[in-house]
Amino acid sequence: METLKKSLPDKLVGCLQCAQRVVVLTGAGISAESGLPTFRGDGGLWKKYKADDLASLDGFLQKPDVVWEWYEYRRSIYAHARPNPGHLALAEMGKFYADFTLITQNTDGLHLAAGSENILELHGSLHRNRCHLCGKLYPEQVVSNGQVPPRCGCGGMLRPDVVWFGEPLSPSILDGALRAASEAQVFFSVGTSALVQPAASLPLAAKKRRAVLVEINIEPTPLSPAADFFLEGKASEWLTLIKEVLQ
Ligand code: BJW
Ligand code: ZN
Repeated sequence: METLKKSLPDKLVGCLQCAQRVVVLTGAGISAESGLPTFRGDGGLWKKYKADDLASLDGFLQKPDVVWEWYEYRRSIYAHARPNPGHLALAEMGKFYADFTLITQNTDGLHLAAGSENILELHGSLHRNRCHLCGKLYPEQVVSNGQVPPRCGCGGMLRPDVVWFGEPLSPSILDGALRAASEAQVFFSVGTSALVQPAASLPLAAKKRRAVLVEINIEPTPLSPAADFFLEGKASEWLTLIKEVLQ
């Protein structure tokens, strides 16, 4: 049987070779190939758990122990995850372009582990905790003294330093992402359902400023009609191909 290899459209290869300012927005799909669950779709976290209960401040204030334990459970899974060829290809792409911004919605830290630089973590990081009252930051592993969740010196409950629904993103990180998007010549949206705001508006902001919009996903999303190139398939396969074209 003949094996059909993926190939990049010539026009896209030309764009990638000429571009100077490139921005990539990633979502849970890029980490799916590291064995981490996505949020939506088959097998997604929000199919099994209620986002309102586990990823909102109200949910945390109602049942802080349940939310803390759920994040501890997630951390136990994430602790074994390693960057996959998609993360590694993005780290290589970052070396090729003088101006390369990696914006991620993921809280798993796998882009950092892959060696990427200039990463904007829009939704925070599971690898940090934060005091709910005074905002003091703590590492992922904290001494609990039997309290669930553990407490800050000020008495406040610790929570993961992530962004839940209804919470604002860090203004400086969001500003950086908006600026990079508005200056991008090529903007990639990779492995995200493009449903969660304000992240979902970044590709459109880039397109409005005439960036070439490239989407990589195993299935179409609400963003797909706006994409100049829709690369259907796994993030790791397309990104490896792109990395090879640039080398
Ligand atoms: C593959 C693949 C493979 C699979 N290869 N692809 C209108 C305007 C503005 C805001 C809103 C609005 N309407 C509603 C809102 C509010 C809300 C929102 O957007 N809700 C929508 C769901 C409707 N947004 C917010 O609340 C945000 N805050 C905010 O707007 O604040 C405003 C404010 C201002 C001032 C004061 C107060 C407030 C915050 C959003 C926070 C999201 N948090 C989470 C949890 C993070 C912590 C944690 O890790 O637990 O972030 S929810 C979850 O969704 C997580 C993700 O980062 C985020 C996005 O999900 P993602 O990455 O797209 O994953 P999936 O699962 O949806 O998609 C995976 C994709 O991969 C799929 O398409 C697959 O096909 C694909 N795929 N394998 C390639 N191998
Ligand atoms: Zn505190």
